[in-house]
Amino acid sequence: MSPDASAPKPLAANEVIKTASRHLRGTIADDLRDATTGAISDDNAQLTKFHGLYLQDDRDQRNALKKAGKEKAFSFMLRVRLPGGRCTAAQWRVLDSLADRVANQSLRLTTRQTFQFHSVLKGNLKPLIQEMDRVLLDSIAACGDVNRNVMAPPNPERSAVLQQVYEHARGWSEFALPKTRAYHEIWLDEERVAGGEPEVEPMYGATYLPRKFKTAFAVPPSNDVDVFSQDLGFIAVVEADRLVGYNVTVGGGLGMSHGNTETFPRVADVLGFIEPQHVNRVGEAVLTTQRDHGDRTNRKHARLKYTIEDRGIAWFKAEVEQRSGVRFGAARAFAFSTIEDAHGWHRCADGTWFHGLHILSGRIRDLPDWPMKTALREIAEIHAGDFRLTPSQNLTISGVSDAQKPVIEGILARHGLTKENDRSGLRLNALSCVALPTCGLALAESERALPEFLEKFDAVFAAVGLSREAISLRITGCPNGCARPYLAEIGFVGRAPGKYALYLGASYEGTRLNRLFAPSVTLDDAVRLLTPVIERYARERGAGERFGDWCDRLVLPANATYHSVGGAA
Ligand code: SRM
Ligand code: SF4
Repeated sequence: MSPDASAPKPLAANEVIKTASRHLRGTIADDLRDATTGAISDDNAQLTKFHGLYLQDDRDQRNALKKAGKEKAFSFMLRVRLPGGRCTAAQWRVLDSLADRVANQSLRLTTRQTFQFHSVLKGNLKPLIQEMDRVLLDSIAACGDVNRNVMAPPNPERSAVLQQVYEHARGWSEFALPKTRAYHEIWLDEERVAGGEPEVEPMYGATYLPRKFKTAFAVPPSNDVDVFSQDLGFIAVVEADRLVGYNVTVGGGLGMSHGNTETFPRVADVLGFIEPQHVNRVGEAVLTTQRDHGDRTNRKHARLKYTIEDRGIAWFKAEVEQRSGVRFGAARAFAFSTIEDAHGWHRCADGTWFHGLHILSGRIRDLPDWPMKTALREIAEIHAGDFRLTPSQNLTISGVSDAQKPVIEGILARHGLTKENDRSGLRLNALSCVALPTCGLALAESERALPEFLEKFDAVFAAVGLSREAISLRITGCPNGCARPYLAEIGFVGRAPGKYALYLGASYEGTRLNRLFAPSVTLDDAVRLLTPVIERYARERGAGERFGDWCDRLVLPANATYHSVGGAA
């Protein structure tokens, strides 16, 4: 008998797991007590994501362990929740010390302005979370089908408007947190009140969202947060140095799968203008519309971008207005011109200083000739200001007084970390995702390959006198898009070991996606293919014309789109 096409499709497996989980508890606590394995069950591994934890294994060791008939080298990745990427010096000291004691002696700054610990053994998870809790840090909702870490400009300039935007971002992050006490009970040993009020999730309900949900706040002219890649975005509208409201964007998202043309990256639509006091109300309406109408049968079709593609932006806007009781005004004019972080020392509006440090792939660790981690710990020991993580995996030492500036300069100099201005524009704008050996989804190297990619392309740009040109190059180990490669002027997306799809032509300021240039190339192929393109760009570009705009105009065939990558798989 042929299946009935009109019958409702079955729910995705994760929906069943969430429903049965008693608000994200599952049997995680039992699995933590099981010392016979370094892992937890598959169902619990889905639930720990909501607590900011991923079960992983060391992929470098997989084959050897399999041959030896041994269990995989299991460990966990923990992602901190850090709205707007701000961290005090005291928090830094604790995170730094935890990295040495329970992780892999490194801290990883992410593309959403937070920290990740890698290689944490199961038995170390509770001590890690409890020590973080003592300095008011948590990992709640850092992963999972909920509103993730909320991004906002790091505001090293310490301006009043940027501070207000940060407060809105932090407020929305708190407002949209799950209300379950599961995290506190499992990791912080909070006692459950017997016979107390039944627990409810007023905004999420028992099954949370169909999929992850991401929010960012942007302040033009900088689009450092890549607002068009977010499910929900708030673009600040500033008039006469006053924040008058936000243009709201919805339906951005980058993940796709090779060979599946139903999946694609998408830039967000602008819904319209709202006043600042309506941020949470409108955010809640966007989130609950997606909760109720997102696709819970197919996780590859479950992000807000597909709900909007399927139902149309007019329907979505009407639904959000009706739920929130807020009518959108006409979008106000805005223009983005950059995504780049400030590097080196700068004087701030409040008279303090900040120092922008470039951190390749956001990886903070000590190398023999580059003791970044030690230097930052020494700074955290004396720093009276704070640290700000940027959406480009960089770090700002912020709020530095005139008196402390030479002390911090001295520490940086003593450890040889004063070479910011020697870096090429390509290097300063490069991003890579983590990929191997920890990411279970990686098809190719990314973080470990970036230095070689930069070395080769730095040479090509230097040969035509463009070393100082700010050009965005981003690389990921698979098409999920964690380093936002589809918004890079040069994007590499892993397909297989040593092989990448090459994309060109996004706008530097993150408003236009790039397009497929070559479906599967090695690094050497890419250098060979791009060298003549870069040489032509150096000779023929218009005044001030960016590399991405030039490629979009002249190099890419008119029919080069994302969707063609599926067919080329
Ligand atoms: Fe991501 C899954 C790392 C930002 C899209 N991402 C993963 C996982 C957890 C792999 C997994 O599911 O097993 C990766 C962990 C690797 C590891 O070993 O650490 C991972 N994503 C990262 C980070 C650490 C990349 C980095 O090098 O900085 C970023 C952490 C952000 C954070 O602090 O929260 C990170 N991921 C992103 C972004 C960029 C962004 O959010 O601005 C995207 C694209 C935007 C988007 O979501 O559309 C992104 N990650 C994905 C996807 C594809 C989602 C989709 O809609 O298809 C997955 C896979 C999934 O969800 O099934 C994924
Ligand atoms: Fe892993 Fe792919 Fe994300 Fe890279 S882009 S961290 S390989 S999921």
